Amino acid sequence: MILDEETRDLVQLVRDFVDKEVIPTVGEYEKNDEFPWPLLEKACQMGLNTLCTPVEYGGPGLTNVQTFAIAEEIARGDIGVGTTLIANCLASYPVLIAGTPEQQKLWFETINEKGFAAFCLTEPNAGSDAGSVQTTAVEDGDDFIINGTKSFISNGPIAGIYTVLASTKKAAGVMGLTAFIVERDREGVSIGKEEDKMGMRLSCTSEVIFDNVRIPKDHMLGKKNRGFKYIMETLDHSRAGVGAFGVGIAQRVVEEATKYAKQRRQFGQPVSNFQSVQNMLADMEIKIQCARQMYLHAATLMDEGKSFTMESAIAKTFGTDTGMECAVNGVQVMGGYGYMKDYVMEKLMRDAKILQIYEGTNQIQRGVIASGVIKKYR
Ligand code: COS
Repeated sequence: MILDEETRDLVQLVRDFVDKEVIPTVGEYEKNDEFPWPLLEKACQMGLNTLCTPVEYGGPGLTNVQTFAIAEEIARGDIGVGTTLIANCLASYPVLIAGTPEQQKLWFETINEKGFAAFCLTEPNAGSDAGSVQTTAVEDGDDFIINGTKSFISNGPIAGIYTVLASTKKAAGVMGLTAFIVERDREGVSIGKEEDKMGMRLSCTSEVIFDNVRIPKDHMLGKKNRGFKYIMETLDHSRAGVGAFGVGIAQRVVEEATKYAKQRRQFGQPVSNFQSVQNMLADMEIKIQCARQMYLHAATLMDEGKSFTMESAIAKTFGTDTGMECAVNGVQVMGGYGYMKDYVMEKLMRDAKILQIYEGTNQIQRGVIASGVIKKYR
């Protein structure tokens, strides 16, 4: 698919921002181990933290194609910044899928006020096996009381509001899980261990602890014990966006690797003249173009109201495998310099890895794709 003119203009706006504000500054933030607040403030002023907010709460009313094309551009700049901004979409999908108008008002007005939200699914013993959530929500009069620890939560420390999956009927397994909205300033909510990550350094990741947190029953999303379905539908949505992140990294890699190969001279000529280098650049471009079409295809299905579970998993898997493969080969094109912190390539390689892991490992995605294949070909 070719993007329409309106989408191309939007993407260009974000690309200009990324080229002027993100690419020149992120290296320094990362070197100083500093959270990029000034940069995020500018991004928020542009509305990049409210891409999935409905128009009635001040959002831009984008299609999924537009949102994901923008996500690719931000990831081309830095996936830490991208994850911080787009984690708001991940956290918001359960509210968009199952929230009442009142819940949506509370949710999106809080994001407008506080800037960030977070999606609290993962726990120490509920990673790939998302249904093994141990956090509990117990009814007490007009309230629920939540207890448990969520781990690896993107935006955990900076979010003003969380979507949380908790068990409301232990014996029923995945069919006993319920989704909730919990504000950060409720008594008993605290931040635990902050993670020190290999890459994606400009996104903050932490535990979020719920210790006897009392929330009113009107904070329950959708139906009791149906939360797992809403969370799976959420991940179906967001995974194509992670595919777009993989494409964004791969795009940056091919740009940097080509620039380097054209100026690096060996044997009396630029290394871009050598076929072995050309083959690596060509393979990058082939996969980037394919991966881009995959996430745009999944996004088009979403926009047309068709089913997209398998296509989103395909876009996530191929897009993020492409990001990783391109980054590894980008380092190879640059040889010893690619391995040094003086160049961005080593950071791109560290950053790319997380995309094959978060929002469902690529092994889990292949399971989702295989289920789709088995249903499709009877
Ligand atoms: N959309 C709607 N419903 C879904 C669904 C989807 N994509 N996937 C599963 N469900 C439903 C099933 O239909 C089933 O309900 P019924 O019995 O009424 O049909 C229920 O959920 C349980 O499904 P299933 O048995 O397939 O669940 P599993 O426990 O086997 O888990 C996987 C399925 C592995 C796909 C799931 O746990 C998963 O996605 N894991 C990865 C988690 C993840 O992405 N973590 C990252 C955290 S966010 S950074």
